[in-house]
Amino acid sequence: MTSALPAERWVEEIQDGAYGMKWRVKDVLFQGKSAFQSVEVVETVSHGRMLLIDGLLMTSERDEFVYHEMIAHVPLTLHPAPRRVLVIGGGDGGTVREALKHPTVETVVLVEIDGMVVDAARRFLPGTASALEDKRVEVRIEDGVKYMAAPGEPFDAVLVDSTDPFGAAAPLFGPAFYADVKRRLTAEGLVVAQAENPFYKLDEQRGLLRVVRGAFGSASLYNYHNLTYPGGLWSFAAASKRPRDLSVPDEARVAALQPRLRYYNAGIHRAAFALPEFMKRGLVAD
Ligand code: SPD
Repeated sequence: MTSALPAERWVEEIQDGAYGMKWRVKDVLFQGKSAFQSVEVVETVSHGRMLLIDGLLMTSERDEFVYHEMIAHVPLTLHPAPRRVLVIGGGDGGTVREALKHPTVETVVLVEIDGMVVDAARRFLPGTASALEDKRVEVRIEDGVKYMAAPGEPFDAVLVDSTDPFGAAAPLFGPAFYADVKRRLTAEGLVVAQAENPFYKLDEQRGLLRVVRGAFGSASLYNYHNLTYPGGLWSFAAASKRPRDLSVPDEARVAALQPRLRYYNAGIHRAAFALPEFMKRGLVAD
């Protein structure tokens, strides 16, 4: 098959020096190096625009809705009336966009350590970043770990939309951070965090669950399908300040959101908490 494209350029994500994925690039829109990491936005042939941080894919226009709907709507349909939401990381704005779909939400605070991510998203990823201009949103460029450790008004939900667990993001997977998250939640509050994937990173998932359980007493993983992250099956970790069944959403609230969503629904919510056997066994091993 011939191609009309002049020269082939590809962007690739290599994991553990052993496997990877690549996408054909039409155009490089942004390349920068901040104090924390490298930041790139490329236009691809098949997946729209993509944001990469340190060479790892963070979001693609083609499937970002799955990740962003699942990080936001699972906790926000469990909380009876979320008013104040905190997003840690998530500088592309996709998680904020989904939180704003809840009519009770009055304030979303986004705490992103790297201003370059927010600037690049505002310029090149309007589908997610335009949510940051909503008057209910406060964008703070600062370290999420320090923000959580400080005193402040509590939140109904904390959504940890982090990069992978190394570099600037590493402390977001640790016990001190989760003790602070619990302290900054209201009595009905919930936390959800990006929790990597079971096929390649089950040990890391087990470690994060142990940390979140240490702070909250109990915690669960729930799964979602991802087209562009390695392994295809990915997870979030969830915990609640008060004991509750995380797998049962408020059906009426879910139904009211439905016309504006593309992935999340009540059946997906319930099923996401049903873990495959290899996960169940691997997550208790120690
Ligand atoms: N390997 C990718 C891990 C997920 C990182 N977060 C994605 C940011 C989307 N808002």
